[in-house]
Amino acid sequence: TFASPDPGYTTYPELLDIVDDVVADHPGLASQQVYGQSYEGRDLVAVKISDNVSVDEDQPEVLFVHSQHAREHLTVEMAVYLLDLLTDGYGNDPRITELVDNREIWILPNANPDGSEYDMAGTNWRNWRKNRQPNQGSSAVGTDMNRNWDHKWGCCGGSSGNPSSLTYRGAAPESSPEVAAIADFVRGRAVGGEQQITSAIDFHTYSELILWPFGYTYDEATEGMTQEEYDTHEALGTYMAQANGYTPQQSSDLYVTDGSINDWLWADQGIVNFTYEMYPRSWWGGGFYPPSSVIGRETSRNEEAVLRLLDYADCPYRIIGEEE
Ligand code: 0X9
Ligand code: CA
Ligand code: ZN
Repeated sequence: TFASPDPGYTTYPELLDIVDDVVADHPGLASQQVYGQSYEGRDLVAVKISDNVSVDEDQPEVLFVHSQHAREHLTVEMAVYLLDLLTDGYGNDPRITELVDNREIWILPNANPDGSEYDMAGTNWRNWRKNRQPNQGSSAVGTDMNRNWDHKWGCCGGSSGNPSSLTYRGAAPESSPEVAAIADFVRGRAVGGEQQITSAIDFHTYSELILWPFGYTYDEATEGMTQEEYDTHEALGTYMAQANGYTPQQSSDLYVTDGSINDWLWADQGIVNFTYEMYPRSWWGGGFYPPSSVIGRETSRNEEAVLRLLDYADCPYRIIGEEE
């Protein structure tokens, strides 16, 4: 469970330096903005990648969220990989060039920097999951950000009301400043009432899964999810999984969760979206702490799957032959 520090993983200050370098090396293609502050006051950073990056063009937008959960460090490496792939690939790889020309890509490379830094600060890494927000009336620290989203929050036994729980849902929906900042960022991508972000991936570890909403119910078609919409998630999730060898399934098939980002992005914002649970497949592969020697293999493994999502982002329903 606990692991020796592995300097092959990227700390938050190192990540901010990498983002600075990517933006400096690719003006016109990559820009960064601070979309909020963590509980402990760290800047929360979003990177945009597109042609004419300083202009808000009318192009389908795609969102990648990384590291809601502190100990899932491989997801930060996935963000670094995507930053490099989409900028260095531009002008070299025709497929990447076309996608970057015709999409606006948002990468939130670390949604929970307080948690990441806390996890990495120990003599051994601390197996920390939540953010670092204190809880009133309890000595237990932290909210599970992926139970704090404002759709059917706490509805269904898929989170805990106990601050000492690993899946503590927080005092109220969006009570985590990090969740509130991402939710505000996403709401801010609506132009003239229309959400520009069409599709998204929230990166986690581990189990090698591609998951789609809903998490709060085992139902496929239900209130807020037509059969066509469900089929779109299933078809696109399955198509991406054929590229990376992950197992595709509805997120509640793993276990029921309420207040997850998946459910909110779909139900509140109409964004077709997935959770990736990255390497390893099981605890035997290192659980949350695989050695940094796997980073190259396990991030590039997702190149084709991510490009497939970027491709379908103009109209995800295309994958089931629908126009909408
Ligand atoms: O429990 C989670 O938040 C995710 N698994 S993890 O081991 N990375 O903590 C799974 C979330 C899946 N999404 C939904 N069930 N909506
Ligand atoms: Ca553009
Ligand atoms: Zn996670």
